Amino acid sequence: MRTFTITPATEAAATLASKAATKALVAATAAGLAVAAPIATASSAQALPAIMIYKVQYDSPGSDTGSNTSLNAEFVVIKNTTRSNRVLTGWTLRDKTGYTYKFPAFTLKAGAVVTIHTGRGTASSTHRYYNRAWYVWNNTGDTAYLRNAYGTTVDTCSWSRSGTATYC
Ligand SMILES: [Ca+2]
Ligand SMILES: [Ca+2]
Repeated sequence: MRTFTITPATEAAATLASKAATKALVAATAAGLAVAAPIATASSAQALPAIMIYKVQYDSPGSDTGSNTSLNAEFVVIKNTTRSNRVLTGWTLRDKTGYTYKFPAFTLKAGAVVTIHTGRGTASSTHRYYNRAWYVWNNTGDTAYLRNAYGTTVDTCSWSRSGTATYC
């Protein structure tokens, strides 16, 4: 005779209170792994960051000379983890100090990424620019905040001094 210990998926999902756990779930979903369906019971469906800060390269490679090339090698990658296009018009990306990039009319396609560079450049569907003359993301530690058009924080990414980039 065999016995089984079964943890209901809903119970497991309910323990995913931390952001890290939630993101791991998103990553698992993105990787095509099977995720139990009933996670949408309570409000967990809304808790999943459909649009997330995927990566921050906060220390531009080489000396931080402030050249436009160097400024643009400092960037934030935002990813649409869903299977539908998402309108980001009016959304903002900002650091602890308050340096803000605001999306004009913009749609991030399903599964796509958009990179927000610190310097100047020609905006496209995949590359956007703060148009700043100096760095935004502190090498010694900082936090990136992504907020929707209503000002609600959708995702954050923090780091401390170690390495030059972080995956959030
Ligand atoms: Ca550097
Ligand atoms: Ca900063």
